[in-house]
Amino acid sequence: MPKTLLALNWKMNKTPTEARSWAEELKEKYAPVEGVELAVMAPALDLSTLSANLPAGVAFGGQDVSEHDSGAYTGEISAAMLKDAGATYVVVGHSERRDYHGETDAQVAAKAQQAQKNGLVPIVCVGEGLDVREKGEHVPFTLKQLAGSLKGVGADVVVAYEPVWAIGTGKTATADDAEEIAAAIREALEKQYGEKAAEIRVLYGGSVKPDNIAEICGKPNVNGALVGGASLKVPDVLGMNDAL
Ligand code: G2H
Repeated sequence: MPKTLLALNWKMNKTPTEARSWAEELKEKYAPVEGVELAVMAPALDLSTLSANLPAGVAFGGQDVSEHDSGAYTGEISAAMLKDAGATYVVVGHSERRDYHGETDAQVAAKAQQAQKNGLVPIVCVGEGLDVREKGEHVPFTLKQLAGSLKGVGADVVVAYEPVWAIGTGKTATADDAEEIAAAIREALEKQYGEKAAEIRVLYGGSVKPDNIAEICGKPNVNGALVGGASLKVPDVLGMNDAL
């Protein structure tokens, strides 16, 4: 059984000064929970601060990465840069990148490959919008997105299922909704990766908080959570960590 992953996604929040206060507060109060790994996905500018100030054993990573090695791509961050800054993970294909920046499944797969080539573990996000969910097409939609986003990607990967209608809205999928898709994702991973699929963490994301994380992550095919809003305050993070 892989460790449960509590992956925090700060999105575009926290200056380096704020990141430092957060990390110092965490260091003061954090107690590791057996079988649970904590990781913070932060803006690239915060990574050196996190590297210097996080408690031992807490990993960190980026929120996006370029699909290119290096060169004339103004504003982009390479996988080699993230790795050199000490990152373990990088989120790719978050719905906010897909929706606001037009990222395609093929680009997401290229980013995930680039991450792996540089020794990072990509957290590949998939999930349907409300219209798809209302039509009852969420399983085939998500599996198609997954297949495109994992094309050519190795087994050292994390998958995050995040229904877009539950992101930052306060609406959470039920634990059974999360398990329905996580089980379908697991089956697809088994087809693609064989035995190695058992080691791949499938996370749920979308309005996860201290009071719902245990039920969602208690489902057999859900191996953790990707948390946005509730990741910004240390007491909420400790509450989620302790609930797992
Ligand atoms: C989904 C999630 C973290 P929130 O995007 O990736 O955000 O927990 O705020 O819904």
